[in-house]
Amino acid sequence: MRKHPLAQMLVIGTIASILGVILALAIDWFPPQGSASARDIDTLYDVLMIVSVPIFVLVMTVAIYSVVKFRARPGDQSDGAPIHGNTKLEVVWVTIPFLIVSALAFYGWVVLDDIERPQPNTMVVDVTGQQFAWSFEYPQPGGAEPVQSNELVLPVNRPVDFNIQALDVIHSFWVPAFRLKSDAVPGIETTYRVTPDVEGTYDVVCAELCGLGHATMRQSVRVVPEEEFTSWLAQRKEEAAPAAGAAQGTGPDEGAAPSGEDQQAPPSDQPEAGTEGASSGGSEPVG
Ligand SMILES: [Cu+2]
Repeated sequence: MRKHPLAQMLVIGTIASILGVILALAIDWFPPQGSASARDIDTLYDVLMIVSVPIFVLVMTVAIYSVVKFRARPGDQSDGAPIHGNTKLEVVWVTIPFLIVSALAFYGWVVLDDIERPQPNTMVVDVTGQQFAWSFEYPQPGGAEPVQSNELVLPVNRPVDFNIQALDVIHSFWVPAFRLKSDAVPGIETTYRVTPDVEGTYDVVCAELCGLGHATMRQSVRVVPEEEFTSWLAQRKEEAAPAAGAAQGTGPDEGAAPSGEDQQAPPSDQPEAGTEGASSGGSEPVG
């Protein structure tokens, strides 16, 4: 006894959906999680996948099944049955996707709103993108000189507000372990907030093609205990102080540069090669 085609499709589709969801969840898609928002965003991704896989499977099952089951037999020259649509079916296939997409959009909005909510005790870090390196500035209370660094160091469990800007072309400030990314655009300041909550060293990446040296625009962020951060910051201040003192004697231009560039500066040949290439290629402002 043969089953009804719809029943057959339902069985095939259900099995394929379950296998697809298991496979999608079994694959390790994500980099390490370095922030609370990373976990929320990964969960959002998993939910999207759980919803998307059965829809993909449903569409493909009906399509493939129809191609196989209803294909024209050899020598069959007859026309198909004339069909003018099916209102009931159309209402169903518009309403269901509308509800699914609206629910997912609402869920996404809730997660985003949660990530962007202002937190007490937030620290500000100014991020500057420039061909082909990131630099960081820690504003100090009481109008003191901000602390500059080419290395990003953050205290664990302390909310951070990144104020992001670019000096030349469009870059994109991305820490994959935090799951958050924002374009750095000349002339405007963009921002995002995050709370790193797992100690470790993570990549800082430029995610916007910004010239020939773009691929080398990678640094790292160290998430460390609060005390370690405080002593690192104090050390940076001390290192900057003699440089600033020297600047008084030898002129501001010579004194200002080394304070930011003595640590973790990218190999000197890279930025030069890239800058020359980008300007001679005329593609500099593309970003
Ligand atoms: Cu780039």
